[in-house]
Amino acid sequence: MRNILLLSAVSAALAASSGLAPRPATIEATVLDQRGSPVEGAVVFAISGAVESPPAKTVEMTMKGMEFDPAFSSVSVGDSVSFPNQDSTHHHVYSFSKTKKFDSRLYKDGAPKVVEFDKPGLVTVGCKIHDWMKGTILVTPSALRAVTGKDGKAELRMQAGPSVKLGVYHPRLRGKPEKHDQEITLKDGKGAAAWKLPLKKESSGGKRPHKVYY
Ligand SMILES: [Cu+2]
Repeated sequence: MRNILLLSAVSAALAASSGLAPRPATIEATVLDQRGSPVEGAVVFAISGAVESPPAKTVEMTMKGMEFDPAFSSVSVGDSVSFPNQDSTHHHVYSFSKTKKFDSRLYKDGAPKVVEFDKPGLVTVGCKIHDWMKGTILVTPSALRAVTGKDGKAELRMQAGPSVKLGVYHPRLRGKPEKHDQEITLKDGKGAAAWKLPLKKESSGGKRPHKVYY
């Protein structure tokens, strides 16, 4: 009787939290483009159902050669991005994005602008002086993310409940990323997710390709 009571107390506590205790899980993700070719450099990330809270970190998006370098970066909620200026001219970095609005002073040397991201979503950054400078920051709900390789595949390992909601993003993705969110049911700690994403064409012409970091 005592054991049964204890068990029901434990299951009630678990039901109250996540439904089932988190356990090690692996999700194999495959990202293809609209023609069915593997997509390299897509970020697959957990939105809910998984557990992880590593310490917050700061990454750099340098202004260099009159560009943001890298032009794309992914961070987690709680992380910060610093914008050092390595050019010999002044820059004025800003964002009008709903996820995070900010505005730096005009600066060249000295302490760079540092912005902490407190909400998940996409942030487009620009420079008020140089219109062509454009950067994108993907803020994911946690650090549980992986980037697809040449074969379009990525593996996510985590502590997770019975199902995990996943999101996907690529710097050339057309339309709203939320449209591609998927709920993945795990079986024996394993799950699979697959996407066919509508991508914009790679920019061609004289511009050098932007570096991307994850
Ligand atoms: Cu500038």
